[in-house]
Amino acid sequence: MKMYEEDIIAAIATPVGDGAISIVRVSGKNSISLVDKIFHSTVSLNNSPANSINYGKIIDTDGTILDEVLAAVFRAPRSYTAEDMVEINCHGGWYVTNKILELILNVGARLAEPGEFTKRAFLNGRIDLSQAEAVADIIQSKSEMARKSSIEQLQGNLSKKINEISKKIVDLLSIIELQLDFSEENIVLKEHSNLVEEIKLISNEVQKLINSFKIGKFYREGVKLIIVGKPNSGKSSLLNTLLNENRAIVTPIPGTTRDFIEENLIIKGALFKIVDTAGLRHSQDPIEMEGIRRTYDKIENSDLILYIIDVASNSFVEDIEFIHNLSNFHKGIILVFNKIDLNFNKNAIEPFKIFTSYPQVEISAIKHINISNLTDIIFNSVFKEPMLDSQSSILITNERHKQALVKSFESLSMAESSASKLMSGEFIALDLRSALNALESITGKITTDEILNNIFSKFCIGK
Ligand SMILES: Nc1nc2c(ncn2[C@@H]2O[C@H](COP(=O)(O)OP(=O)(O)O)[C@@H](O)[C@H]2O)c(=O)[nH]1
Ligand SMILES: [Mg+2]
Repeated sequence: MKMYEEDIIAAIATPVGDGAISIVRVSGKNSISLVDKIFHSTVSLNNSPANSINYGKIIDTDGTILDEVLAAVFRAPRSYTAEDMVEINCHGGWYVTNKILELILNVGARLAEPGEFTKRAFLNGRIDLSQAEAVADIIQSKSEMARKSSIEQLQGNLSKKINEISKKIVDLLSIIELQLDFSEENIVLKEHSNLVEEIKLISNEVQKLINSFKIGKFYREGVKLIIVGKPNSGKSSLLNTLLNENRAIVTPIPGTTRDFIEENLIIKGALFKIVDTAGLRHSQDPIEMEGIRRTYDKIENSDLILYIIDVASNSFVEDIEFIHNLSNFHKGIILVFNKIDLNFNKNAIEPFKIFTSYPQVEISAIKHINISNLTDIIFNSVFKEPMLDSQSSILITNERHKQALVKSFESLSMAESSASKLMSGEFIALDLRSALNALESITGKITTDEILNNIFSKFCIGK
């Protein structure tokens, strides 16, 4: 924290390009008087109250007027960074915004690193690390669910839960340590069996959080859905129909290959990343075999499989064989019977009844029959209702948090086993301590430069 005291940072906080306004942010002790040197108005920024917006002109060192602006003044600790801050709202042109930034740098600020404003908010203790990460997640969120889970994390719900669990470990530790201090006098403060139970309760809570990552990841990153089936079963038609009804407002995924079409779809506020494939078939042709191998790679990487069956087909032998193969991937599979607008033999699709664990739905991609039924099934097979009902349950959405929880769980298990083997309190305390450290790395109570750099380098400049 010390190193920042005299250091003033500045950056453009808005995207590059023409717009109505752009914002140049300046933060640090003395940042207000620094901006005051180039800001001309009837009042000086130095004398303006906290949280005020001031109209004035930015004047270059040679006296030329660069722009008319509004300067918002924030005073520590009530600002984004918890430091004195000025946000200059200038006209939103690339050139003029950069001129103002350049001038601010010339009079003594330095260019902020990516995420440095948020990093300062963290270092100054206004938010903890998981909240800082939530800021980046909100900016990057591409669905209602992603936004919702990030804002909850920003509000500190996860931190609260982590602190609760940490406190329980601290309480146990203090009892054990007290016991160690008094061990000469043979005072037994806590029975070992009791200790085992209490560690178990804590590790159950940690385990619950770890389990929530399975769904939490879907909230934050979306669900990878793959459409497979024999050629001509209507996979691409179904993708188009789904897109017409539910297209997501997100930028296309870069790196889309020629072989696979990838599109984003929003179903009930959740992001689904859909991959259309060329189709499964038996082939001796090396190029086609390679294509099919890649399809299987994509399946391996997906979260949910839609298997499309053409009900008007004259044989289902291959379909049944492919579905059997797919079941080895241990993913959710939905069997979609397509083209029900055509005449088809209901009895012919009876054999699919053997797949009792896979939801089955009859649709017509072209005639838009039963599509909303299909999207309901897709949604429900990932986001099981009980999960969503439990309002209070905290979801882990971030891989870093999950890793830390797993580490904590492992240490708790070791502490539990030491306690059940009636080993010395010193051993138990050691493991409890590392369980605690792992938890505190989530909120950043314990952290390293490496972790911080890793997190904040992923932010944009100006945030
Ligand atoms: N009658 C009917 N034809 C369909 C339906 N869905 C797809 N088709 C037709 O089946 C053919 C193959 O469709 P396509 O989507 O390209 O299949 P893909 O190879 O699995 O991607 C096309 O001629 C589509 O018009 C449907 O629901 N009903
Ligand atoms: Mg196709």
